Amino acid sequence: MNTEEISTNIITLTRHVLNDGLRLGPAATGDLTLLLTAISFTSKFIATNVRKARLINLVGLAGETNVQGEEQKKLDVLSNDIMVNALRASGKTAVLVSEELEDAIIIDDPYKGKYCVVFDPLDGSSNIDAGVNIGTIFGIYKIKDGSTGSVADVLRPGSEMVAAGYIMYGSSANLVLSTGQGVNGYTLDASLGEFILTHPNIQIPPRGKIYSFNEGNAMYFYSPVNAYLKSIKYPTAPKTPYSARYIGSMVADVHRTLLYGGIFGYPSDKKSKNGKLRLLYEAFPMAFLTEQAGGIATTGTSRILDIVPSGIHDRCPVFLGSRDDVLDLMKFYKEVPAEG
Ligand code: P6P
Repeated sequence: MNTEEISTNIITLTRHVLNDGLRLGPAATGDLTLLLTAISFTSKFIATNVRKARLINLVGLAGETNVQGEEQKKLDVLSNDIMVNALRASGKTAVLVSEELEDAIIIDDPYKGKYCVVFDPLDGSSNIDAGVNIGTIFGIYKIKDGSTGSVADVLRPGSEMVAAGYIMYGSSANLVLSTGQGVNGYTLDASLGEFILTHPNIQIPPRGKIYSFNEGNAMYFYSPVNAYLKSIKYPTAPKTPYSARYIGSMVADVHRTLLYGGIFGYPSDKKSKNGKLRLLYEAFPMAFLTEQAGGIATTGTSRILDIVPSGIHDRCPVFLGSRDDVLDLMKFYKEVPAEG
């Protein structure tokens, strides 16, 4: 590669977020930038260990079970611990909620800061042994005025988040982030140790041709969902059927949906009355990103970001993706009586 082809105007995550912060004016203290830097550090650690997992025997069970009653994988435990330690050490957090921990962590002085981070340290972990893309999902609230940090600071609608994102661990590590000013994607350049801006201003197409549901649950789906799926699998001419793509790792399925369009769904059904996905650290961050990218995120009948959580491990039904595709789905919830 000759010298003129080498970019010398590389936009790193830190530079890009600082610029975003500068656009916020004097209100930006740089604390959010430092918090995001801590999160990006943990993702580099996790990415390294996911990549090495097979080599250093991290794959397989850790012998423990988490609050969800699921068998914990060694990488789950490692990812949770590195995030808790780095977020506490950043001095910018007051409350931490992890999918892997039953209770919220309240940060004590002198490490207490003004942000609350809710996260799933390694989502899709059941796919670890198969080498499928997995990821870290996070959402960030600023503590309420007058609060010193309590669970009440995170039992708030997702619309009150100030930032949300995920890191997908695959052939490379991709960080997708919004601070409320659109959605940007960054790719880890391992040789530099920096996330580089590679997908500026991600905009989800208004309509796609892909649907992403676990149809193995179809016998439990309520009528509106089955009616919608039938409409895109057996369309009336001249429309053609949608393609099915389902990885079973939310970060990977949502990442594809943001870039290619279409609809991702994990509905509530006769087996899971509130669905499977967690509201605080799966649905809220992905809904925040989807809306910031111009899409829609709904339970089928209401906006996900308007939900007020009653507990830190609440579940909720999730449909998100291209505006026109999700609006089509919502029509069936209005027109088809749902049993149960
Ligand atoms: P199912 C992974 O365990 C996860 O929490 C999400 O990443 C994913 O979207 C969903 O569960 C997959 O669930 O029931 O289709 O295996």
